[in-house]
Amino acid sequence: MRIAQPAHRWFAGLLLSAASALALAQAAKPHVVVLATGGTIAGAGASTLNSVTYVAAKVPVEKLLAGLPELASVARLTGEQVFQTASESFNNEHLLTLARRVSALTKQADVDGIVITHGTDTLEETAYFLNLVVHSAKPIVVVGSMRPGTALSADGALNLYNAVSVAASQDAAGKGVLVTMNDEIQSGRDVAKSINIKTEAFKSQWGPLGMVVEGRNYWFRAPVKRHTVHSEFDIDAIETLPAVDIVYGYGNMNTTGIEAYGKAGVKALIHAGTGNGSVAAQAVDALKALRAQGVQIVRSSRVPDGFVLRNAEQPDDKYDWVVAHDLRPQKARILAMVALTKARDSKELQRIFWEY
Ligand code: DAS
Repeated sequence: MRIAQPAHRWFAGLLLSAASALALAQAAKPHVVVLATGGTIAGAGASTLNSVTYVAAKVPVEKLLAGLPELASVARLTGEQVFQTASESFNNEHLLTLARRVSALTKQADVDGIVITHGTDTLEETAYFLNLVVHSAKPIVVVGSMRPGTALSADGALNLYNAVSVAASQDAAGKGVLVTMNDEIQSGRDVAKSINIKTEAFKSQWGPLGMVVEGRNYWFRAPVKRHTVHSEFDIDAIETLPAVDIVYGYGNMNTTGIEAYGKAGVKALIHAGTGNGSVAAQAVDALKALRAQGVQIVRSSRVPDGFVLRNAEQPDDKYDWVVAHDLRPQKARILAMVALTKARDSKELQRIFWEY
Protein backbone atom coordinates (compact mmCIF):
# COMPACT_ATOMS: atom_id res chain seq x y z
CA MET A 1 0.00 0.00 0.00
CA ARG A 2 1.49 3.41 -0.97
CA ILE A 3 1.54 5.85 1.98
CA ALA A 4 0.60 9.33 0.76
CA GLN A 5 3.59 11.71 1.08
CA PRO A 6 2.89 15.11 2.69
CA ALA A 7 2.74 17.75 -0.07
CA HIS A 8 5.94 19.56 1.00
CA ARG A 9 8.04 16.37 0.78
CA TRP A 10 6.55 15.58 -2.64
CA PHE A 11 7.39 19.12 -3.81
CA ALA A 12 10.92 18.91 -2.40
CA GLY A 13 11.38 15.64 -4.26
CA LEU A 14 10.20 17.30 -7.46
CA LEU A 15 12.62 20.19 -6.98
CA LEU A 16 15.46 17.77 -6.29
CA SER A 17 14.82 15.75 -9.41
CA ALA A 18 14.51 18.94 -11.50
CA ALA A 19 17.80 20.26 -10.10
CA SER A 20 19.59 17.00 -10.76
CA ALA A 21 18.16 16.89 -14.29
CA LEU A 22 19.47 20.43 -14.85
CA ALA A 23 22.87 19.50 -13.44
CA LEU A 24 23.02 16.45 -15.68
CA ALA A 25 22.04 18.52 -18.72
CA GLN A 26 24.74 21.12 -17.91
CA ALA A 27 27.35 18.41 -17.37
CA ALA A 28 26.51 16.98 -20.79
CA LYS A 29 27.34 20.30 -22.51
CA PRO A 30 30.74 20.79 -24.16
CA HIS A 31 33.43 21.98 -21.72
CA VAL A 32 35.03 25.22 -22.92
CA VAL A 33 38.01 26.74 -21.13
CA VAL A 34 38.27 30.54 -21.34
CA LEU A 35 41.85 31.78 -21.03
CA ALA A 36 41.83 35.53 -20.29
CA THR A 37 44.82 37.69 -21.19
CA GLY A 38 43.47 41.27 -20.86
CA GLY A 39 42.72 43.86 -23.54
CA THR A 40 39.65 45.98 -24.15
CA ILE A 41 37.30 43.04 -23.73
CA ALA A 42 38.42 43.27 -20.09
CA GLY A 43 38.49 47.06 -20.17
CA ALA A 44 36.52 49.66 -18.24
CA GLY A 45 35.71 53.30 -18.98
CA ALA A 46 34.58 56.13 -16.69
CA SER A 47 31.20 56.45 -18.38
CA THR A 48 28.93 54.73 -20.89
CA LEU A 49 29.96 57.38 -23.40
CA ASN A 50 33.62 56.37 -23.24
CA SER A 51 33.84 53.93 -26.14
CA VAL A 52 37.47 54.79 -26.95
CA THR A 53 38.76 56.39 -23.74
CA TYR A 54 39.09 53.63 -21.14
CA VAL A 55 41.61 51.43 -19.37
CA ALA A 56 42.22 47.99 -20.90
CA ALA A 57 42.93 44.82 -18.92
CA LYS A 58 40.97 45.55 -15.72
CA VAL A 59 38.07 43.06 -15.48
CA PRO A 60 38.99 39.55 -14.25
CA VAL A 61 37.83 36.46 -16.13
CA GLU A 62 35.39 35.45 -13.37
CA LYS A 63 33.58 38.76 -13.78
CA LEU A 64 33.58 38.50 -17.59
CA LEU A 65 31.92 35.07 -17.40
CA ALA A 66 29.54 36.00 -14.57
CA GLY A 67 28.37 38.98 -16.62
CA LEU A 68 27.21 36.66 -19.39
CA PRO A 69 24.77 34.07 -17.94
CA GLU A 70 23.71 33.22 -21.50
CA LEU A 71 26.98 31.28 -21.84
CA ALA A 72 25.53 28.48 -19.70
CA SER A 73 23.14 27.65 -22.56
CA VAL A 74 26.02 26.69 -24.88
CA ALA A 75 28.78 25.24 -22.70
CA ARG A 76 30.14 24.25 -19.34
CA LEU A 77 32.80 26.88 -18.61
CA THR A 78 36.11 27.10 -16.78
CA GLY A 79 37.91 30.44 -16.62
CA GLU A 80 41.67 31.03 -16.16
CA GLN A 81 43.45 34.40 -15.91
CA VAL A 82 46.67 33.73 -17.81
CA PHE A 83 47.71 37.42 -18.04
CA GLN A 84 46.02 40.77 -17.47
CA THR A 85 47.72 43.01 -20.01
CA ALA A 86 47.08 45.23 -22.99
CA SER A 87 48.20 43.22 -25.99
CA GLU A 88 50.47 45.91 -27.48
CA SER A 89 52.74 44.93 -24.59
CA PHE A 90 52.84 41.23 -25.47
CA ASN A 91 56.29 39.75 -25.93
CA ASN A 92 57.60 36.35 -27.08
CA GLU A 93 57.36 34.97 -23.54
CA HIS A 94 53.61 35.77 -23.50
CA LEU A 95 53.23 33.86 -26.77
CA LEU A 96 55.17 30.83 -25.50
CA THR A 97 53.41 30.73 -22.12
CA LEU A 98 49.96 31.03 -23.66
CA ALA A 99 50.64 28.44 -26.39
CA ARG A 100 51.97 25.94 -23.81
CA ARG A 101 48.81 26.36 -21.71
CA VAL A 102 46.54 26.00 -24.75
CA SER A 103 48.45 22.91 -25.91
CA ALA A 104 48.25 21.28 -22.47
CA LEU A 105 44.49 21.93 -22.22
CA THR A 106 43.81 20.49 -25.69
CA LYS A 107 45.40 17.24 -24.51
CA GLN A 108 42.84 16.93 -21.72
CA ALA A 109 39.98 14.59 -22.71
CA ASP A 110 37.50 16.68 -20.67
CA VAL A 111 38.24 19.87 -22.65
CA ASP A 112 36.20 20.29 -25.85
CA GLY A 113 37.22 23.79 -26.91
CA ILE A 114 39.25 26.81 -25.88
CA VAL A 115 38.54 30.54 -26.00
CA ILE A 116 41.28 33.13 -25.52
CA THR A 117 40.14 36.66 -24.64
CA HIS A 118 42.79 39.06 -25.91
CA GLY A 119 43.54 42.68 -26.71
CA THR A 120 42.81 43.54 -30.33
CA ASP A 121 46.15 45.23 -31.08
CA THR A 122 48.21 42.05 -31.48
CA LEU A 123 45.37 39.51 -31.49
CA GLU A 124 46.20 38.61 -35.10
CA GLU A 125 49.80 37.73 -34.14
CA THR A 126 48.80 35.48 -31.25
CA ALA A 127 46.11 33.75 -33.33
CA TYR A 128 48.61 33.02 -36.11
CA PHE A 129 51.26 31.81 -33.66
CA LEU A 130 48.80 29.35 -32.07
CA ASN A 131 47.71 28.27 -35.57
CA LEU A 132 51.33 27.30 -36.29
CA VAL A 133 52.34 25.53 -33.09
CA VAL A 134 49.32 23.95 -31.29
CA HIS A 135 48.79 20.37 -32.47
CA SER A 136 45.07 19.92 -31.93
CA ALA A 137 41.97 19.81 -34.09
CA LYS A 138 39.82 21.03 -31.17
CA PRO A 139 38.27 24.48 -31.73
CA ILE A 140 40.55 27.27 -30.47
CA VAL A 141 38.94 30.71 -30.75
CA VAL A 142 40.62 34.05 -30.05
CA VAL A 143 38.30 36.97 -29.29
CA GLY A 144 38.52 40.62 -28.33
CA SER A 145 36.42 43.73 -28.47
CA MET A 146 36.76 47.26 -29.77
CA ARG A 147 34.72 48.84 -26.95
CA PRO A 148 34.93 48.21 -23.19
CA GLY A 149 31.97 46.49 -21.54
CA THR A 150 31.11 49.77 -19.78
CA ALA A 151 30.34 51.59 -23.06
CA LEU A 152 27.06 52.00 -24.92
CA SER A 153 26.70 49.31 -27.61
CA ALA A 154 29.71 47.44 -26.29
CA ASP A 155 30.69 44.58 -28.63
CA GLY A 156 32.53 42.36 -26.15
CA ALA A 157 29.57 40.43 -24.74
CA LEU A 158 28.29 39.15 -28.09
CA ASN A 159 31.84 38.58 -29.36
CA LEU A 160 32.53 36.43 -26.27
CA TYR A 161 29.22 34.59 -26.58
CA ASN A 162 29.97 33.86 -30.24
CA ALA A 163 33.50 32.71 -29.38
CA VAL A 164 32.23 30.24 -26.76
CA SER A 165 29.48 29.07 -29.09
CA VAL A 166 32.00 28.39 -31.89
CA ALA A 167 34.48 26.76 -29.48
CA ALA A 168 31.68 24.43 -28.32
CA SER A 169 30.78 23.49 -31.92
CA GLN A 170 31.92 20.22 -33.45
CA ASP A 171 31.81 21.77 -36.94
CA ALA A 172 34.51 24.27 -35.88
CA ALA A 173 37.04 21.45 -35.35
CA GLY A 174 39.94 21.07 -37.75
CA LYS A 175 39.66 24.59 -39.22
CA GLY A 176 42.74 25.99 -37.53
CA VAL A 177 42.75 28.72 -34.91
CA LEU A 178 39.72 30.96 -35.38
CA VAL A 179 38.87 34.56 -34.50
CA THR A 180 35.27 35.62 -33.84
CA MET A 181 34.68 39.36 -34.10
CA ASN A 182 31.64 41.27 -35.26
CA ASP A 183 29.60 38.09 -36.05
CA GLU A 184 32.31 36.79 -38.42
CA ILE A 185 34.43 33.65 -38.03
CA GLN A 186 37.87 34.51 -39.37
CA SER A 187 40.96 32.40 -39.94
CA GLY A 188 43.65 33.16 -37.37
CA ARG A 189 46.15 33.07 -40.24
CA ASP A 190 44.40 35.49 -42.59
CA VAL A 191 42.76 38.00 -40.26
CA ALA A 192 44.26 41.36 -39.24
CA LYS A 193 43.03 44.44 -37.41
CA SER A 194 42.37 46.73 -40.36
CA ILE A 195 40.34 49.59 -38.86
CA ASN A 196 41.52 50.90 -35.50
CA ILE A 197 38.33 52.64 -34.35
CA LYS A 198 35.30 50.66 -35.56
CA THR A 199 33.71 47.49 -34.18
CA GLU A 200 33.99 46.11 -37.71
CA ALA A 201 37.76 46.14 -37.29
CA PHE A 202 39.02 42.71 -38.33
CA LYS A 203 39.37 41.85 -41.99
CA SER A 204 40.96 39.24 -44.21
CA GLN A 205 41.58 39.94 -47.89
CA TRP A 206 40.44 36.36 -48.54
CA GLY A 207 37.24 36.92 -46.54
CA PRO A 208 35.94 35.29 -43.37
CA LEU A 209 35.57 31.50 -43.15
CA GLY A 210 31.96 32.03 -42.10
CA MET A 211 29.57 33.76 -39.74
CA VAL A 212 28.05 32.90 -36.38
CA VAL A 213 24.49 34.12 -35.95
CA GLU A 214 22.34 33.41 -32.87
CA GLY A 215 24.68 30.62 -31.81
CA ARG A 216 24.76 28.86 -35.17
CA ASN A 217 27.79 28.65 -37.49
CA TYR A 218 27.48 29.29 -41.23
CA TRP A 219 30.62 28.21 -43.11
CA PHE A 220 31.53 29.46 -46.61
CA ARG A 221 35.17 28.39 -47.03
CA ALA A 222 37.96 26.41 -45.38
CA PRO A 223 41.68 27.24 -44.88
CA VAL A 224 44.12 25.79 -47.44
CA LYS A 225 47.41 26.62 -45.71
CA ARG A 226 48.97 24.18 -43.20
CA HIS A 227 47.93 24.62 -39.57
CA THR A 228 47.64 22.93 -36.14
CA VAL A 229 47.68 19.15 -36.59
CA HIS A 230 49.19 19.52 -40.09
CA SER A 231 51.98 21.82 -38.94
CA GLU A 232 55.60 20.65 -38.73
CA PHE A 233 56.06 22.98 -35.74
CA ASP A 234 55.04 22.06 -32.18
CA ILE A 235 55.05 24.32 -29.13
CA ASP A 236 56.17 21.34 -27.03
CA ALA A 237 59.45 21.36 -28.99
CA ILE A 238 60.05 25.14 -28.91
CA GLU A 239 62.11 26.52 -26.00
CA THR A 240 62.67 30.09 -27.23
CA LEU A 241 61.91 32.20 -30.27
CA PRO A 242 64.71 33.82 -32.33
CA ALA A 243 64.94 37.59 -32.72
CA VAL A 244 63.09 38.76 -35.82
CA ASP A 245 62.31 42.43 -36.41
CA ILE A 246 60.65 44.65 -39.02
CA VAL A 247 61.83 47.68 -40.97
CA TYR A 248 59.38 49.89 -42.85
CA GLY A 249 59.89 51.16 -46.39
CA TYR A 250 59.01 54.81 -47.29
CA GLY A 251 60.25 57.74 -49.39
CA ASN A 252 63.69 59.00 -48.32
CA MET A 253 64.24 55.95 -46.10
CA ASN A 254 67.75 55.36 -44.77
CA THR A 255 69.66 52.30 -43.56
CA THR A 256 69.96 53.26 -39.89
CA GLY A 257 67.31 50.78 -38.80
CA ILE A 258 68.62 47.96 -40.98
CA GLU A 259 72.17 48.40 -39.66
CA ALA A 260 70.98 48.71 -36.04
CA TYR A 261 69.03 45.44 -36.25
CA GLY A 262 72.09 43.78 -37.82
CA LYS A 263 74.21 44.92 -34.88
CA ALA A 264 71.52 43.76 -32.44
CA GLY A 265 71.87 40.24 -33.85
CA VAL A 266 68.49 39.58 -35.46
CA LYS A 267 68.17 36.18 -37.14
CA ALA A 268 65.77 37.51 -39.75
CA LEU A 269 64.65 40.95 -40.85
CA ILE A 270 61.21 41.56 -42.36
CA HIS A 271 61.32 44.40 -44.87
CA ALA A 272 57.85 45.98 -45.11
CA GLY A 273 58.45 47.49 -48.52
CA THR A 274 56.40 49.87 -50.62
CA GLY A 275 54.19 48.47 -53.38
CA ASN A 276 54.93 44.84 -54.17
CA GLY A 277 57.62 44.70 -51.50
CA SER A 278 59.91 47.18 -53.27
CA VAL A 279 63.27 48.02 -51.67
CA ALA A 280 64.73 51.53 -52.02
CA ALA A 281 68.01 51.50 -53.98
CA GLN A 282 69.85 52.98 -51.01
CA ALA A 283 68.72 50.07 -48.80
CA VAL A 284 69.65 47.12 -51.07
CA ASP A 285 73.35 46.98 -50.13
CA ALA A 286 72.56 47.16 -46.40
CA LEU A 287 70.16 44.22 -46.73
CA LYS A 288 72.65 42.28 -48.84
CA ALA A 289 75.30 42.89 -46.16
CA LEU A 290 72.98 41.48 -43.48
CA ARG A 291 72.29 38.44 -45.69
CA ALA A 292 76.05 37.91 -46.00
CA GLN A 293 76.20 37.86 -42.16
CA GLY A 294 73.65 35.01 -42.16
CA VAL A 295 70.56 37.11 -41.45
CA GLN A 296 67.50 35.95 -43.42
CA ILE A 297 65.86 38.76 -45.40
CA VAL A 298 62.10 38.50 -45.95
CA ARG A 299 60.40 40.89 -48.35
CA SER A 300 56.87 41.77 -47.21
CA SER A 301 54.87 44.87 -48.09
CA ARG A 302 53.42 47.83 -46.20
CA VAL A 303 50.43 47.51 -48.58
CA PRO A 304 47.92 45.44 -46.55
CA ASP A 305 46.45 43.31 -49.35
CA GLY A 306 47.79 41.39 -52.37
CA PHE A 307 50.96 39.28 -52.18
CA VAL A 308 54.65 39.78 -52.88
CA LEU A 309 55.95 38.07 -56.03
CA ARG A 310 59.36 36.44 -55.95
CA ASN A 311 61.97 38.00 -58.31
CA ALA A 312 59.59 40.78 -59.37
CA GLU A 313 60.70 43.98 -57.56
CA GLN A 314 64.04 42.47 -56.53
CA PRO A 315 66.22 39.53 -57.80
CA ASP A 316 65.45 37.34 -54.78
CA ASP A 317 67.16 34.30 -56.30
CA LYS A 318 70.36 36.31 -56.81
CA TYR A 319 70.27 37.96 -53.36
CA ASP A 320 69.10 34.75 -51.62
CA TRP A 321 66.12 36.58 -50.13
CA VAL A 322 62.67 35.22 -49.21
CA VAL A 323 59.23 36.68 -50.02
CA ALA A 324 56.42 36.76 -47.42
CA HIS A 325 53.72 35.76 -49.95
CA ASP A 326 50.41 37.32 -48.74
CA LEU A 327 51.48 37.78 -45.11
CA ARG A 328 51.49 41.28 -43.65
CA PRO A 329 54.82 42.22 -41.98
CA GLN A 330 53.67 41.43 -38.44
CA LYS A 331 52.40 38.00 -39.55
CA ALA A 332 55.59 37.37 -41.55
CA ARG A 333 57.57 38.05 -38.36
CA ILE A 334 55.57 35.39 -36.46
CA LEU A 335 56.11 32.80 -39.19
CA ALA A 336 59.82 33.64 -39.57
CA MET A 337 60.37 33.21 -35.80
CA VAL A 338 58.63 29.83 -35.76
CA ALA A 339 60.25 28.69 -39.04
CA LEU A 340 63.76 29.54 -37.80
CA THR A 341 63.36 27.12 -34.89
CA LYS A 342 63.80 24.48 -37.65
CA ALA A 343 64.72 25.92 -41.08
CA ARG A 344 68.43 26.47 -41.60
CA ASP A 345 68.52 27.87 -45.13
CA SER A 346 66.52 30.31 -47.23
CA LYS A 347 65.13 27.60 -49.55
CA GLU A 348 63.55 25.84 -46.57
CA LEU A 349 62.35 29.19 -45.25
CA GLN A 350 60.75 30.07 -48.59
CA ARG A 351 58.97 26.68 -48.71
CA ILE A 352 57.55 27.39 -45.27
CA PHE A 353 56.29 30.80 -46.41
CA TRP A 354 54.54 29.16 -49.38
CA GLU A 355 52.92 26.45 -47.19
CA TYR A 356 51.88 28.32 -44.04
N1 DAS B 1 45.27 48.25 -26.19
C1 DAS B 1 44.42 47.31 -26.88
C2 DAS B 1 44.93 45.90 -26.63
O1 DAS B 1 45.05 45.50 -25.48
C3 DAS B 1 43.02 47.38 -26.43
C4 DAS B 1 42.15 46.47 -27.24
O2 DAS B 1 41.68 46.95 -28.28
O3 DAS B 1 41.94 45.32 -26.89
O4 DAS B 1 45.20 45.20 -27.63
